[in-house]
Amino acid sequence: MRRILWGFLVATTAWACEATEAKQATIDTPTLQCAHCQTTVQRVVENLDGVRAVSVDLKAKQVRVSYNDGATGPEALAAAIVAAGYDANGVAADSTAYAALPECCRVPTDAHAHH
Ligand SMILES: [Cu+2]
Repeated sequence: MRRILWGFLVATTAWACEATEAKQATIDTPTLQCAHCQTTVQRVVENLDGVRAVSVDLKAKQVRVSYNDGATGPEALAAAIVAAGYDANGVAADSTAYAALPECCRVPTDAHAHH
């Protein structure tokens, strides 16, 4: 009985892997400032459902994501980055999350900005 159950699990897992196709998304994150931002965004995105791999490019200010097609998409990925306090694909960062970021992770001009 145990062996039958195990065989069933292996078969369904293999099927699931073949059914999902990896897709790539590049998300513009112009407000990334430092290595700390890089780590924060990396962790947020890699913990999302359907994400296979994440690479945060601090110089290009872009996040490249490999994900399972159908499990997530560029909009959900960008929304998670926005919720973490960073601009993503033209959507402004969540202001509460942004205010909670360490000073080094905020946009330099904000220190002298008058809103
Ligand atoms: Cu930072």
